[in-house]
Amino acid sequence: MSFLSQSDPEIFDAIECEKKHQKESVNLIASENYASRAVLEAQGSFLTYKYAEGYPGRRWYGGCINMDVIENLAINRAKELFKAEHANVQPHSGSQANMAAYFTLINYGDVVMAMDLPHGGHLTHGSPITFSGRTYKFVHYHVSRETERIDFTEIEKLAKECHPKLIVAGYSAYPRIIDFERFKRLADSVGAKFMVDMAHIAGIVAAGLHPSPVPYADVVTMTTHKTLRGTSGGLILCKKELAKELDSAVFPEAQGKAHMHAVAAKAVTLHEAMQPSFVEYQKKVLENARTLAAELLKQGMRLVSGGTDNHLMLVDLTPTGLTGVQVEKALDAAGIIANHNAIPFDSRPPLKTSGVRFGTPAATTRGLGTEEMKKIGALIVQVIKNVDNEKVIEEAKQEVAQICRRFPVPGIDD
Ligand code: DSN
Repeated sequence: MSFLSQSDPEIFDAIECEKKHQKESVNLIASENYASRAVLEAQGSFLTYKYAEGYPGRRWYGGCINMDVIENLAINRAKELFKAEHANVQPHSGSQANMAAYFTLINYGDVVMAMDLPHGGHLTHGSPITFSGRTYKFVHYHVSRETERIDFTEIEKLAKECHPKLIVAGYSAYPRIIDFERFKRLADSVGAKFMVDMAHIAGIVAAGLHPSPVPYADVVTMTTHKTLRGTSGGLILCKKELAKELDSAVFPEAQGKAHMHAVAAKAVTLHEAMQPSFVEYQKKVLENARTLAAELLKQGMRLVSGGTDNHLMLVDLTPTGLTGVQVEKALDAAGIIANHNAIPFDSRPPLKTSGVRFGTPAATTRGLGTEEMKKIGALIVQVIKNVDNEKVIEEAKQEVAQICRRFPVPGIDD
């Protein structure tokens, strides 16, 4: 960072502060992770210079011979890893991947069914504050009030009533296994297409520890920076017959220039995810999540749906009378980074919420194991029970920092 410290000390200083912050805190944001040195090297490379609009072998710019090699490697690795017929590695983000998927599958104004945001859905699954809710007629389904798991009875009823052109599965805050095969049968029964946004669970699917949606869905979108543990970006898989439409939907319909540094970093990410060590990592992510959930339950917290099958969990703060934002802030002060999150049937607005979401992908990459998860779980509850007690929060912070010192943050040198 010697160049940056000279040329832009303000940004340099902010990065240094964040370095310290990351080193001294434990990251339990379910959608974040730490990429490897190799991924960071590709992401930070001069490949960012190159204009490579179009696709390998059919570009709008000269000089793309090496870009084609890189993009073909990324495409072929994605196809091999997920056993998919076609892959597009250019989406800049998950939102743009979803945009391109909708452009491929449906027309403006069509009816789409997806999970409601407070029940675990995503903004781009029909929220009126995004393009999705303004462009298509979303009908939202929910989890069951009793089990807090996907309510197929409601979904089947809604599908018969509203005749969707597309059904979307895959969520941002759903802690349970998703039955993609059942969704596909349902979509077929009402003549709808089926799309899966597996951004959160892509790494778990890649490791074979969650059923894959690829055999069932027409289009599967994902991000590469969550459980997949790579660079920040999007990726789409689809059946061969949709390949041409999907590629045009990404470029030029949804976005312009492919970010070739990111495409290279995605290729590296996918290569890493093909290694046996990646499966071991995902097993640990799940084990850590189960351990953290068990500790939170043991300490008297209520978890939405009673636990977790994947990398994340949602604490229902209703019995404590606290909001998600209050708890997020108190945890932040103690060096435990998580996010406030709506829970199903939440009585509070999105900027307050009654829930807080925890996930284990980043902490597991950093090397924390079940012993640390138990300790962190106990500290979380200590903080929740003492959100206004500065002394307790300071003590928790010291303990968190002590744990963190034993586990260097990948990509951050001292
Ligand atoms: N905002 C992401 C998350 O935190 O789940 C999803 O895109």
